[in-house]
Amino acid sequence: MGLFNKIKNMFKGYSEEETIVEEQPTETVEEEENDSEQFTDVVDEKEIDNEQSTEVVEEISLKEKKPKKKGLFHKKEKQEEEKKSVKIYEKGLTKSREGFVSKLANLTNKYAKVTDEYFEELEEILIMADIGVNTVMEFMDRLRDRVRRENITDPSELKEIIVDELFIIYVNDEVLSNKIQFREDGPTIVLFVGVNGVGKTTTIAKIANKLKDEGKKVLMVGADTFRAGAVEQLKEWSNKVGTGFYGKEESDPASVVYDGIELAKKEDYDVVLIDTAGRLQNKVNLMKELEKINKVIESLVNKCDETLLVIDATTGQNGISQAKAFKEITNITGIVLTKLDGTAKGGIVLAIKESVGVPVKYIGLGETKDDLQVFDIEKYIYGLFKDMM
Ligand SMILES: Nc1nc2c(ncn2[C@@H]2O[C@H](COP(=O)(O)OP(=O)(O)OP(=O)(O)O)[C@@H](O)[C@H]2O)c(=O)[nH]1
Ligand SMILES: [Mg+2]
Repeated sequence: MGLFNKIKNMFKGYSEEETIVEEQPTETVEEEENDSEQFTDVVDEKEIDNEQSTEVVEEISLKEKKPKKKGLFHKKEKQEEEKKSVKIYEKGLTKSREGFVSKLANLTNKYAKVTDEYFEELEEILIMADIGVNTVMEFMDRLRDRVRRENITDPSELKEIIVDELFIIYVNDEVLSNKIQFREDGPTIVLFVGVNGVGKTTTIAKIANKLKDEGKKVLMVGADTFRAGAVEQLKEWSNKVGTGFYGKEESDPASVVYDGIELAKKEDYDVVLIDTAGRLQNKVNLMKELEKINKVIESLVNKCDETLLVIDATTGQNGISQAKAFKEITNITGIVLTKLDGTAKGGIVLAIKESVGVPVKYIGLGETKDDLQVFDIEKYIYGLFKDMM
C-alpha cells in the first residue's frame, strides 16, 4: 500500500468523528483555565470548552483510580492526544490547504490526460508553495520518470504519487529524530536562536509548558540582553507557565548563561531553555556571541544538547536564507518553524529540510500553547492533502 493510502487510513477516522474531546481532560481544570488565559486572546472559547469537559473529567478521574483499567485508560488517553494533535495540524494548515493544495486538486480536474502542460502547471504550483526550486526540480524529475515507467496517463492516478514523492523527498532515507534528547546526568541545555520577531520567546514558553506537563523541571534563561525588555518578557512567561527563571538585563549574555546553568545544576533542573538575541549589529558579532555562549555551556556541562533555530514560515524563501546563514555560524540541531498557520505556502517545511539539511523538530500552528507541535511528517501531509484523500 502506498503512503497516500496509509496516511489516509491512519487519520481519516480522526477528523470525521463528530465528538472529540477538544481539551485533554485533567484533574486540574482550574489550572487549565488559567493557562488558556495566559496563552490566547480567545479565552472565552477555551473556557467554554473547559466547562463542557468538566463532567468528562470527573468520570475519567474515577476511572484512573481503578488500577486494572489503567493500561486501557492510558491507551485511550494517548489516542485522544493523537486526535487532538491531528486536528491542530488540520486547523493550522488550513491556509496552505486552501492555497496550493486546492490548486493541485483543480489541476487534476482540469486535465483529462497527463501532458507537458500539466507538468508545467504542476511545477509552477509547487514553486509558488515555497517548496523551493531545487526540491521542485528533483521532484519533477522523479515524477516524470515514474509516469514514464508506470505508463500513467490519468492525472487522478497521479495525486497519490505526488504525495508519495513529496514524502520521499522529506524523509530521504534518513531516520528522523524530532525529539529532544534528554540527558540523565544533569540539565539538558537547549539554546534558541533566530532573527528578531520570529517567535523565539513564545516558542520557549510553549515548549516549557509542554515539558512541564511531562513532569520536567524547567528553567528559562533570558540571555537576550541586547533588546530592551526582552529579559523581562521571558520572565513574565516563566511566571505564567510556572517554571523557574534566571536573567539579568544589561549584562553579558554568556555570563547570564553561566549563572543560569550553575543555578540549574544546583537546584536540579531537568531542562534549561535559553533565549538569545536575534540581532547583534552584524553576523560576525552574532557568531562571536554564540561561540562565547557555547564555550560557557561546554565548560559547565560538556556540550549544548540542542540548538534550535526558530524560523517564521510566513517569510518564505527569506527564512531559508536565514537558516543557511545561521548554519554557517553555529551548529544547528533542529528547526522550529513558527506561524505555519499564517501562510498559504506550507511547502516551506519540505524546502528547509532539503536546502538546509536540518530536520524541522517543532512547528507553530497558532498562538495558543497547544499549537506548538512536534513535527510529524505524516500528520503534516495529512493536514495538507486531506481534501484530496
Ligand atoms: N499565528 C502565530 N503567531 C505566532 C506563532 N509563534 C509566535 N507567534 C507570534 O509572533 C510574535 C513574535 O513572537 P516572539 O516570541 O516575541 O518573537 P521573538 O523571536 O522572541 O522576538 P524578539 O525577541 O523581538 O527577537 C508574537 O506576537 C507571537 O504571538 C505561531 O505559531 N503562529
Ligand atoms: Mg524574544
